[in-house]
Amino acid sequence: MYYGQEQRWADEAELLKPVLHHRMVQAHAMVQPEESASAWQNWCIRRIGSPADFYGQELGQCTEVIFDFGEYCVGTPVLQFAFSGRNDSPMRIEYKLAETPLELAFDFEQYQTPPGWLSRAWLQNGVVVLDENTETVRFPRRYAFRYMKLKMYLSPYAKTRMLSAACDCTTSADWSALCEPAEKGDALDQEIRRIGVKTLACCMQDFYEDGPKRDRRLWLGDLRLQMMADAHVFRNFRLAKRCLLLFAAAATPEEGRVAGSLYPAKPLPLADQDLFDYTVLFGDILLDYVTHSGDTALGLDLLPVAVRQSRLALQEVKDDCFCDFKRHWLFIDWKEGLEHECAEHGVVLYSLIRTLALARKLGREELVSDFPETIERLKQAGIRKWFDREKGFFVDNGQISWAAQIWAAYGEMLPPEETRQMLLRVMKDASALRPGGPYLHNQMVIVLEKYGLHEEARQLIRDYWGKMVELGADTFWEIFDPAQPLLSPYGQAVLNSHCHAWSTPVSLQI
Ligand code: RAM
Repeated sequence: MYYGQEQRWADEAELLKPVLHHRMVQAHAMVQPEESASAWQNWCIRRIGSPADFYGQELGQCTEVIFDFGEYCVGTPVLQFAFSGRNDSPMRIEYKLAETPLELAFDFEQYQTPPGWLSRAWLQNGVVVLDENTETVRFPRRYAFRYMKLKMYLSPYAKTRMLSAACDCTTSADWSALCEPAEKGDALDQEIRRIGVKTLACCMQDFYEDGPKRDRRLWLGDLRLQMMADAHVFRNFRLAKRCLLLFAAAATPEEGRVAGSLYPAKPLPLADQDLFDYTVLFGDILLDYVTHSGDTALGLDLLPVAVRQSRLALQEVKDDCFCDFKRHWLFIDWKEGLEHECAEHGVVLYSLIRTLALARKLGREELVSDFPETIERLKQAGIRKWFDREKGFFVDNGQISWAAQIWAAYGEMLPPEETRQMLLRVMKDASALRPGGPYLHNQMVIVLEKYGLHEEARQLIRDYWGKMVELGADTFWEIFDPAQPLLSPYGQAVLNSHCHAWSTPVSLQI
């Protein structure tokens, strides 16, 4: 063990495991998917009846039905039946659960790897076979969906009637603790906030999940945005603390490097994905946590982990500039063709700036007394290597991207006023490489707020997330480019998650 505290941290995280809140949501309508050239992803939903009319009717030997739950559900589906005869065969219930109309219409058997590269098992369908007439059927696992399709093979003798289709929804968010936003805004602001809060709540389970359909995993970069949003929404600091402890407990024994993502497991959580730009921001996340919760004890306990991540970040620096030694996964965004080095340089700088601030806040500045000088050197070297004065942008291998300007702004490479102008200009520059999705859009929102550009941040949220609202989002999506409805980093749009925590607009106070 690198820190010698890993088992204690894991045990403390275990004690903070939340008790989930339950809420039963009933099916809302009977529907059919319908192809439509004008609909998002070419599929829409047509209402064909009400569940009340279907319940109580004697079902045929093979009955198919599709329910719309009217809202996004995360939980275990529960079906209720009544019988007025013996059964001479098992009940076979084939089910499919879908977040979107496209997913509902898509034949999962057509899923192929390639072009998809994630497991077919993420697609939510299955079969329950019961030997007895069973009045209450609970599905075998938790699902995330709005639409439920059932194909039921029933005994002709059992005279089966369905009484209800529901979902036992769970969350660790306490709705009674929901904070009022600082600013109410207009109808669109309020709708974006409502959907953002719902997205956040759906991802809050045993820990902050990235998405309740996929990957149902704790990712450090997603956690950072979730905690930022939640500090103004449910303020579930116990859950935040649990997640921070899990990351500390899963640090690599050799180097003390935290993971990009993990699975809570016993006796120690299982680390996964060495994603550089997530892991080095551990100190930033811890500082946010200490600032919002006031829990300096955890800050002090995990400070060595934070300092270590910033020091590890410096191992990727050569001649005072970040250099891709091909040792780690450099993410920043899913955007294809994105140059990473300049953006990662900003990440490293930001890691140092924030860990220094954390150490100062906790009265332990001596642990990082070398940081101020290193920060200065990295800033100057970064400007020399990537800043093009004529263009007024950070240019990475000939490329001008939102990503590079955003992380240069995080890293405070230029004076504030120049940074403001640069951010405003890059958003207007049609030739600049735009973000590939909500994650990097959220980073732009954060830096706009950091530099006091609140109205511009609000406008970006309204333009980007407002478009998802217009397209019927119940919760915010992992991937979204209005010009490319079927875009997916996983080779198949049906694998995309449509309730994804990193898509919760971080300034939900709007
Ligand atoms: C996706 C996950 C997660 C993200 C990583 C980089 O697979 O869903 O949200 O953090 O990629």
